[in-house]
Amino acid sequence: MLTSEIKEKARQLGFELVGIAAADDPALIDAVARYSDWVARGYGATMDYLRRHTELKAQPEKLLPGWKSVVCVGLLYGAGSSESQKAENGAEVSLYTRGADYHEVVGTRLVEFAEWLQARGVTSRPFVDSEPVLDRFWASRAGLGWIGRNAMLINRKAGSYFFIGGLLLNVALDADEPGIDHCGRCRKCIEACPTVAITEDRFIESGKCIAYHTIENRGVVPESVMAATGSWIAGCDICQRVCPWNDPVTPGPAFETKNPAFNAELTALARWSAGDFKANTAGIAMGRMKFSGFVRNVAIALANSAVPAAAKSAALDQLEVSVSALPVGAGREGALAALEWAKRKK
Ligand code: B12
Repeated sequence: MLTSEIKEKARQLGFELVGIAAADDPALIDAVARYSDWVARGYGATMDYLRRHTELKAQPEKLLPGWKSVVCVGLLYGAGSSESQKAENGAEVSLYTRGADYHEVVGTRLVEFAEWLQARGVTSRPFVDSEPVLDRFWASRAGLGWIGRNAMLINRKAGSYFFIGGLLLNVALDADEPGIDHCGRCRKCIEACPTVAITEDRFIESGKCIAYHTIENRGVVPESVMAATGSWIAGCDICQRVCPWNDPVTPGPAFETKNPAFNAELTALARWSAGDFKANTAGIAMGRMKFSGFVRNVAIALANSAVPAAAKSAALDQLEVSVSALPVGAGREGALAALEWAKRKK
């Protein structure tokens, strides 16, 4: 009874996907070994918090003593297509950065979920991203999908443009069947990744991933990555775009494009002041890269673009003005290095 009520509540809260896994899942041991391997290979790049999380990810018990099950939810965000919104000589912007910050959207709904559970005598601990929980592993065990060759959790009906969140619970529920691999022999994502960031064993090497460099890396981007980044300025959807399970993209109402300003040409984006950046990213995930990251990424995209030489030069000069006003730190260093590289390349 409680199982079906909980699933119904998840749907009421707007989560299109919901599933349940049991706490005593023996597959956790392998998943933790995989995670430790990923960290040991240095695939987390500068994201040190991921290394620190290893121990807790192996022991959800420490996050919620006496936990017995986990409810995993998925929220679709694939509204619109960044491809069709891109102007000629414009920027590519990943779908997830265009909408509201998912930590907020998913997190707020999970808190409401936890309160609803509490009122029914169930103690829970919500997680979305920042908590030390193996989100994708648990979601695959709860039947939300399978870990694809591009490392994304893919659902047969919804594709992979969905966020994952969940709650650890102190009650036992009826568990769902784990997801089954449907990638078959398809290697489209591996072949399409311009920086060769996807390994044969379904890991992402963050130090090569465009999504990592445009958003998470606050400093200098390696030249080999800059040269292969094309016009992506915020995240990257290439390995999802080529995935047959995302064709067509399943729309998610909660994450409609918030601001069409990013559809402008790169030369126009280069003229943005710090104030313009702030105004245009208010409340949306894109703000995470900060103005210094934006300036750096626009410089890289400009260098890679087919913008005519004179206009490109003027835009890079404009970016130089913005960089000179940046405070000293990793952000400024990264933007400066990108600008110097762009000037050499043009
Ligand atoms: C760090 C991080 C990144 C890093 C590293 C990505 C990576 N693939 O490892 C960077 C910055 C590159 C990144 C990029 C993106 N990210 Co990110 N990221 C995370 C974060 C915070 C941690 C991921 C992590 O721990 N990676 C280490 C690997 C080893 O762990 P894992 O991905 O959980 O994989 C496990 C399974 O593969 C498992 N496993 C278990 N059994 C089995 C069995 C088999 C057969 C296999 C193969 C694997 C397997 O083994 C691993 C360890 O348990 C998660 C949120 C979270 N807390 O989990 C979001 C998360 C993975 N990101 C997300 C998104 C949306 C993205 C981007 C699409 C954003 C964008 N458009 O730019 C890209 C996609 C890149 C990609 N192809 O994965 C979503 C993914 C949703 C989904 N449907 O899968 C998440 C879950 C955030 C969320 N709450 O929704 N991200």
